[in-house]
Amino acid sequence: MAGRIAHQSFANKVMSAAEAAALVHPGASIGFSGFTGAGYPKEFPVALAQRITEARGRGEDFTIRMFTGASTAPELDGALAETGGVSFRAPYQSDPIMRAMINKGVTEYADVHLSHSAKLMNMGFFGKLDFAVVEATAITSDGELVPSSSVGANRTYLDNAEKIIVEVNSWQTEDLYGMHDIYYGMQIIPRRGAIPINHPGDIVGQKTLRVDPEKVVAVIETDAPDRNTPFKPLDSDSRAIAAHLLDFFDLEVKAGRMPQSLWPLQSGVGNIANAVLAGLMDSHFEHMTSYTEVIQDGMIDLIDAGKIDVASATAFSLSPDAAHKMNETAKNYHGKIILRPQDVSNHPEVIRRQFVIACNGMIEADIYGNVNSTHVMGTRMMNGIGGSGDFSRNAGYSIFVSPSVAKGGNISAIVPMVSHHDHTEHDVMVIITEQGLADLRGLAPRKRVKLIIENCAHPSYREALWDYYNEGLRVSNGIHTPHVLPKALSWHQRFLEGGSMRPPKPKAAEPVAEKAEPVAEQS
Ligand code: 0RQ
Repeated sequence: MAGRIAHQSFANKVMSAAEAAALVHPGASIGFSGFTGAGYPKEFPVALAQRITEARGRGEDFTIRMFTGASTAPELDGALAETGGVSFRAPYQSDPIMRAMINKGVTEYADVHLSHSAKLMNMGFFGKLDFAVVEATAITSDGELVPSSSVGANRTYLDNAEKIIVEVNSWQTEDLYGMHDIYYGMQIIPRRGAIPINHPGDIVGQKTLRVDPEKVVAVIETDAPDRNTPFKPLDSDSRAIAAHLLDFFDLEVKAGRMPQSLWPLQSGVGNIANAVLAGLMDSHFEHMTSYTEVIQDGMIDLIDAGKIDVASATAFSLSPDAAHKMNETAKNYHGKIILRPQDVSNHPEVIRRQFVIACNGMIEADIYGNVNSTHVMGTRMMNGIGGSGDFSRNAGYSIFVSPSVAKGGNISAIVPMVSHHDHTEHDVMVIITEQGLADLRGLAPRKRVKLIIENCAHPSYREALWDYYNEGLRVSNGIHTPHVLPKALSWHQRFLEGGSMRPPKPKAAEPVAEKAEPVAEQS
């Protein structure tokens, strides 16, 4: 470890995670590093969770407010949520225990666009930040932090916090040095100029994060690994979705709207996104680039195969095997992978300038192309909007993907009206399910209906969707966007009451009582 802390004032502050956790007061606001299961502090949150549990066990009211880059891992979100002592959480999360606490009303959750969290923090809307707790690969001799496998909101939290705790993690390879691009030109006042990124490979900042050594109150040493969950094997639905997307790219190239190398790709988290990347592996597209949030396994494979020249993101989101491999070979990816702060990786201006192809998962879409990415049955928080709004609103192509049904066919991903709006019809250009693709560009609402129902809905729900639309046409007399308002959310209600969105089977006609056979009179 000796070489990893090359600045004396940091070396003087080395202590155990329990000692560092003891510095935190009840009610503290803490900004943690971490974006997906990458680059989050591993020792401190577990020690703090223990402290909170003990205090709460004694009847003390010990809660904290927590901020991160995005979702993290069980040692951070899971451990702290389990204490019941997280009173506030922002932004994106995907931990099952944290999700349960949010949906029980124990934890307030502000689900903001990932490109907005820095601005909201800098302008004071999240209140005073007491601590930044940030993982680093190393501390340089001039007292700056070499980031680890994610950058996320670290710059923002380090700049805003009153006190700083650094976890130096020797599991992270020192070869990550040189892979980060930390841009310090985001001041709002007076008038900020353009962020000078015109291509995913452009370098506009410095390799390290600035820290005021006076603010550092603890340094913790660890060698614990990042913990991402392995991807599920590709299934037939995700393969079919990827195939539709690749056919679409072919058509766009033929139509002269995309170059053969495509536009820079953004792909969301999850299994379908990974399947799309796997599909690109077998495609004939070459010299692709990526301007995205997270580097998944599929992206590394594309770089290794020479299909992607350069990928810009804010974090790795690798399976355990791929993370291990990255630790061995990180040097090979210098210049090919660039990790930036999330207010740059997700910046609307840069996304719009590069004509990014944004491809994100959804929970449901309606017959007009509005998309819900966050709320199950309109009320229950799933994960959060993450970067999907940053990208889809500003992309050259905004594409949403999902299997056409969920929960064994009891939920249709295409519904009469979405139960929560994250991406309005104005931000949704293409919808893809395993059934097919609906290209909604340039179409008025009523023209979109046929494409969405016929190309994307599961066959078992198509007739019911047509019935709804046709009734809407009748009751509205041909209005701009027909709906039957009392029935618009009836599919969700039916699921909540009976466990399925499937329309009730029409009642069979009352069987006509069979005429009794005349009984032969006994003689
Ligand atoms: O539940 O795990 O219990 O089986 O949702 O669904 O089909 O595996 O798809 O992993 O891509 O997730 C929208 C949640 C999709 C994700 C969402 C249930 C389904 C399953 C997962 P189980 P799939 P995915 C940049 C981009 C917002 C953030 C974003 C997401 C589980 O894509 O969080 O885009 N997006 N970030 O059964 C009830 C429905 C359902 C449903 C699916 N209609 N009703 N449950 N499910 N549809 C990345 C970052 O920001 C970091």
